[in-house]
Amino acid sequence: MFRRLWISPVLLFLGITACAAPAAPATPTPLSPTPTPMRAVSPTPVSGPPQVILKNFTFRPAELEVTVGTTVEWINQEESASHTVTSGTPDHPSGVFDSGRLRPGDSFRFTFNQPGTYEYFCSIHPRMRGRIIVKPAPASGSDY
Ligand SMILES: [Cu+2]
Repeated sequence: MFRRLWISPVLLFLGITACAAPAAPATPTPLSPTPTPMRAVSPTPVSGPPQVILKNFTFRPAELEVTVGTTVEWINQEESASHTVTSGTPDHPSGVFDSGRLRPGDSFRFTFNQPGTYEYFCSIHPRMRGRIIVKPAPASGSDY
């Protein structure tokens, strides 16, 4: 009786020790730093210049109204097509502005300092047409 009670704990202890053999530690997953995407997004779209997007062979919006002194930005968001932003019409380029070839991702800016209606087109795809309507600056201190 006594002998059995004395042996049992030893066997129990040995059993626990055997089972407690250290398991192979799990390979730690290296914490790969998540790369921060560097994007050429205008940081302050609210206060940025009005934009015309070149996509699907159209200018969006095709017609944009701004006040004199405003800088307008055109951005080519095509997958592969290049365009131009050329003032006037294909028959009568006005020579006021011409972006030259804008590849996908390229942008072009022009500041309109004279009121008027500015037709423009793409010299590569003359059916692409747009228009900027430049209004005179509102009289200062009037309606406010
Ligand atoms: Cu084009």
